[in-house]
Amino acid sequence: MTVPAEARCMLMRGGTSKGAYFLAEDLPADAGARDDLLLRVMGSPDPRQIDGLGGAHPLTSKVAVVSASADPEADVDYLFLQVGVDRPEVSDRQNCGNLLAGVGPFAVERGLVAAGDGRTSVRLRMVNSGDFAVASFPTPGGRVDYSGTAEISGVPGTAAPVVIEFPQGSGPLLPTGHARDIVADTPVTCVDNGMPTVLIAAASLKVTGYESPKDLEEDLTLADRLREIRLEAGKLMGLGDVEGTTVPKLSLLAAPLDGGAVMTRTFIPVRCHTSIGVLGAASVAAGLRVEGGVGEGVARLPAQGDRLRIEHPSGFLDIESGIAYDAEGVPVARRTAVVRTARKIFDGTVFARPAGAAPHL
Ligand code: NQM
Repeated sequence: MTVPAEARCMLMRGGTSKGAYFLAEDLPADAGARDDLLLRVMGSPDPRQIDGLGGAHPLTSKVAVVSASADPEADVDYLFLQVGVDRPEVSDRQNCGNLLAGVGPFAVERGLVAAGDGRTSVRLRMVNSGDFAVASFPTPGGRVDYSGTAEISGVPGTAAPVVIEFPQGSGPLLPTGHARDIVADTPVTCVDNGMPTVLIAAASLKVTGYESPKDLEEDLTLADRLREIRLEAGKLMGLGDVEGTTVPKLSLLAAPLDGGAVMTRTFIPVRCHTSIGVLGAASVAAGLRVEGGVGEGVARLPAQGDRLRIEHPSGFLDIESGIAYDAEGVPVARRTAVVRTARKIFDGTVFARPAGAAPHL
């Protein structure tokens, strides 16, 4: 297997995450060779990722692989890859709605999609799940403009809004078939509106749900409990043995503090998110609306409209999410929409750590 030592790459912030964006044609076609290159590009495995682009946290150790789509419903295909920080793993088991915010602009920058004069809409196929999204963003004069006045919690300053719409997803909203299950003696709602997520009332784990991510990560009793719940819930959700996988995520729910619908602390799945993922929030929002779910009695849903404010450790994420009940009374997601921002940080050639030069851990 010959693995290249360098690749054309753009580093972008997408929403509250950061990642390396590649055209598929700039990476090896063989998945093993591609993953080997990406680990060395990001500097993994190493808790500090000192010798690569990774930022020493799962939220900054992400990759988007983009190509023209053969699907008539899409302009571009987006494959998301989570690169392990301290483990030599590259996973395609989950999607990422935050990096998704940068995919449309990247596709224009690389000439995969022609920019409109004013605004451009890009139809995206998310290869990981087979679901679709449409992203629209400003392109005055036919060029991507990253500057603007949109603000998202967890990112300093303002930038141009990237509006993302998700039509109804392909899989069941309630993968276990129930609004509520008991796993590891804990009531949970297992929901998938783009991200398999287990909702748990924080109080049922004897935490408030207002603790800092750091304090929650240091609570080893909680970590054991969450692990037990996740392994059991993963099986019930049809995901098999989830011991080494990044899904399902776990979202702890508490009453909102700041006028929103709910306060969250989300485990992805071991580190506690400093905010919340886009599709994670889409799943929380849809799950809160399910009659009989664990959000009842915790969340405060607005009387009208699709918009919900999901509070998280660094602020809030507003998301539009509606569900409906089909003829058999089964809840299904209708539509989800969110505003994010993205920014090009650098464009150039990334030079990978030499093959075989494993870091001394
Ligand atoms: O849920 C982190 C993130 C994510 C995923 C994670 C995401 C999403 O914030 O759509 O964006 O849950 O691993 O980037």
